[in-house]
Amino acid sequence: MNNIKTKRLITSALPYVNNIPHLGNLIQMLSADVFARFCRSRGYETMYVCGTDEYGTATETKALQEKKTARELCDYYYAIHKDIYEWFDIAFDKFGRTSNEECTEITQSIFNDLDKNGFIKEHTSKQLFCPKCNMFLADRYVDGECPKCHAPDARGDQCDSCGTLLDPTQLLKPRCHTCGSTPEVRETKHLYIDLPSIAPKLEAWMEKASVEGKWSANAIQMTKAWIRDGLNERAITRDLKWGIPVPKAGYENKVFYVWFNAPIGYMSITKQLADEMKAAGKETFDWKKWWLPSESSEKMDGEIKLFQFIGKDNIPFHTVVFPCSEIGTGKDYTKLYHMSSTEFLNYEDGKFSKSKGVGVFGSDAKESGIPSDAWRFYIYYNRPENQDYQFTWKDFQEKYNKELIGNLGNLVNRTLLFINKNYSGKIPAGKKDEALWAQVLEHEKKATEHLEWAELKDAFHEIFAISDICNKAFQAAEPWKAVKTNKEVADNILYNLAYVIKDLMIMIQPYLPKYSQVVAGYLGHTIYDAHFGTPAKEGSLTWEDLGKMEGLDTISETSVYFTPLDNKAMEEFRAKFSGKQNEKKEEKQPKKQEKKAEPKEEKPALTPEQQIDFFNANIELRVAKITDIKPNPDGDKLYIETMDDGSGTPRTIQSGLRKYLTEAELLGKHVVIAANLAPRKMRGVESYGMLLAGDYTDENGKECVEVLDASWAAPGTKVVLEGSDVNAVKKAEISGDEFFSVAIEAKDGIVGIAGKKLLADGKEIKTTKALNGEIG
Ligand code: B3M
Ligand code: ZN
Repeated sequence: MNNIKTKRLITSALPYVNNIPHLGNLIQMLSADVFARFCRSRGYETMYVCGTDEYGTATETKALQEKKTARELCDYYYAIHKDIYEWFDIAFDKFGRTSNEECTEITQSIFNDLDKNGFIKEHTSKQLFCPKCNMFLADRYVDGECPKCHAPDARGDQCDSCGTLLDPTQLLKPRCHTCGSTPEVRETKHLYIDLPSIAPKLEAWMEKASVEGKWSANAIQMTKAWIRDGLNERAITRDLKWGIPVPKAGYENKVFYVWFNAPIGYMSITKQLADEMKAAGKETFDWKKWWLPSESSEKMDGEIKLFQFIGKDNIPFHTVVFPCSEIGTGKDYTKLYHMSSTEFLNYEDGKFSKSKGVGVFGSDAKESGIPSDAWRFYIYYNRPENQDYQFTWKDFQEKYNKELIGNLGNLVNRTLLFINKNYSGKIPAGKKDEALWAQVLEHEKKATEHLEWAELKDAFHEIFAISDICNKAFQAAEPWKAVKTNKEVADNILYNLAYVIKDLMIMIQPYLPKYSQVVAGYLGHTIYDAHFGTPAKEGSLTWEDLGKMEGLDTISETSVYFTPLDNKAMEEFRAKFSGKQNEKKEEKQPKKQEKKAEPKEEKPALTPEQQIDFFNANIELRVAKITDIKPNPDGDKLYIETMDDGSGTPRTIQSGLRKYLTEAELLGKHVVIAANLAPRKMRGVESYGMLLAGDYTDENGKECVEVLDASWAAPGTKVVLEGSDVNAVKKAEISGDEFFSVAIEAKDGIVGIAGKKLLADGKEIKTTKALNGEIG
C-alpha cells in the first residue's frame, strides 16, 4: 500500500488577477484539482493552495486604464476568478491572494535571510527611462526586438517566442509600452539576488530532485539549459508602487519584483488559510508545518512532497529562481518535488488570446449551458502533456459524444436502467467474473500508478478503457435475451457491472466531481470529497474501496446527465466565439501587457523578407474616402462607413471606432484600407475590407486610435512599399489571418513593413500620434 505518511503539498500557478481566465489558463488549476482530489481519496494528508497573483506592472497599468485603484481592480477580478473556479468545481484548500499581509511578511523575511547570508547585491544600473511618461520603465513597460531570436515583440522580461529571460536594456529597438516613445538610459539603484553564488547548491539539489521527483522532460531540459548557460544576478526590485515594500533604506520608492514574491505566495496563501481559521475561532495549524517543518511548532511526521502544476512558460521561475530564493535563506523550506508542466492549449486555428478576445473564457464556459463536468472531461481527456493541443469545437463534440456519452455514460445508463427495469432496482446476486475483474483491476492499477505521478491524461484513459471493456462484456452477455432464457448469465453480468460502476465513480470523482456523485447517489453512496472547510460525508467511498464487492443493494430512479451535442449547437458556439475574434480585431483594443499569458503561435512568424514578399504578392492597400458614416444599430462599437475607393461602386466597411472617434472626425477623410480582405458579416452587416489605424495612449492614460491619413491621394490610389511595382496584381481575396501575418508598423511616425516605407502617390504614410506600434 502507499506510504500514508507522505504528505502532498500541491500548488498551481497563481493566475494574474487582471484578466478573465480562459481555458488555456484553467488547465493548471484543473490539473492540480484532480491530483489533490486523488491524493485525498487515497489517504494522503493534502494541502492544495492557489490564488491570484496581484502585484506588478500589468495590474498597475490596467487599474489606470479602468480608472480604479490597484486594490479595487484586484478585488474586482479576484471575485471573478473565484467565481469561475468555483463553477469549475476546483476544490482548493485555499484560494487566496498575494496582496495581503501574509505575503508581505514572508517575502520580507525571506529577503532578510538572503540579505543576511550575503546573497543580495546592490547595483547602480542603467535603466530605461521614458522622458514622455517621466518614469523609469519596469521591464514589462518596455517592448522591443529579442536579441536572441529577433522576434519583434519581446517584452522587457522575457521573449515569448524563444523563452529567453531578458533584461529590458538587452532589447533591440526598445519602445515604451505605454506611449511608444523610444526610452533613454538613466542610472538607478536596484537589489539583485546573487544566483551565481547559490548556483552550486541549486545544481546539486536539482540533479537529485529532478530524478527523484520525475520532473517532466521540458522542465529538466529548460532548467539544465539555464544552469549550463550560467546564471546571472537578477534584479528583484522594481520602480512601481503596487507591490511589496523593500525593507531596506534607500528603497522606499521601490517594491519587490512580482516574480520574486509570487512563488512565495504559495506559502503565504497557506498561512492565510491558517490565519483565517484562527480568526474564525476554528482549530488551526502552523503554516510552517508545510513549508518550513524544522521551524514549526507542530511536528509533521512523514515527508512532504511538493507537487507544482504550471505552464511551460513558467518553468525557470519554479525550478531555478524560486528554489534559489529558498536555498539562499539557509533554511530548510519545502522545495519542489514533482513538476507537472503542461504545454499550451491553442484555440481553433489560432491561439487563445485575452487581448483579442479569442477563445473560450471561464465566463463563456459558464454561460454555455454545457455542464462543468463536460468541460472538465474535455480538458483532461486532451490535457497537453507532451505537446500543444488544439481546442476545436468539432473535437469537443466528437470526444464528448463518443467517449463521455458513448462509452462511460452508456455503460452507466444501460446497466442501471436494466436493473431498474428488469430487477425492480434490486441488484441481483451473482458470481464474481474473475476474467473481467482481472482486466478491470489491471487498468485500475495502471490508473493509480499514473495518478501517483500526476499523469492525469493517461490515468483518465485507463478509466475509459475499463468502461469500454465493460460495454463489450454487456454486449457479449446479451442480458436482454439472457434475462428470459438464462437468468444466471444476466444476473452475473449486472452484478459485476454494478460493482465496476462503483469503482469507476470512485476513480472518476477527481475528474468529474458532480457526475460521479450523481451516479454514486443512484447506488446509494457518496464518493469521498473532502477539503479544508468541507469534510467528507461519513461512510463515503475512497480509493481503498476499489475492487471491493460489497455494500451495494438497490438502485434509485436514474436520469440522463450528459446530453449529446449536435452540429447545430457546435456551429453556434463556433460562430459566437470566432465572431468575437473578428469583431475584436476591428475594435482596435490593444492590451499588449496581457500578452504574457498567451500561448505561442503555432505557426512560425514570417521573417522580415518573407513579410515584404508576402505583402507585395497578396495584400492590396488603397486610399479611400469616407463619404458616409453611421453607427451600426446592433453593435455599440461599430461604424458603418460608405467609401469611395475609386472603383465607381461604393464600398461598405465596418470598423470598431465609435469609442475613439466621432462621425465628424472621420467623414470626408482619405484613409487607407485593406481592399482585398474576404468580406465578413459583423452585427448583421457585411464589411468589405478594413480601415487601417494605429493605437496609442494619451497623456491621461486613455486609449486612443489614429486612422491613417492619405489626404493628398485620390480615392483608389494604391498604397505600396517603396521600390515595388504600383501596378502589381494582388491575390483576389485574402483571409484575416493572411493579412495579420504581415506586421504593418509605425516607427517614429513612419508607417511601413519590415523597415520599408508605405507610399501613396510616392509620399510616405505618416502618423502623428500613434508614433510607434502595430497598425491594423
Ligand atoms: N502569474 C504567470 C502566469 O500566470 C504568473 C504565475 C505565478 S506562479 C507563482 O503565467
Ligand atoms: Zn512612455
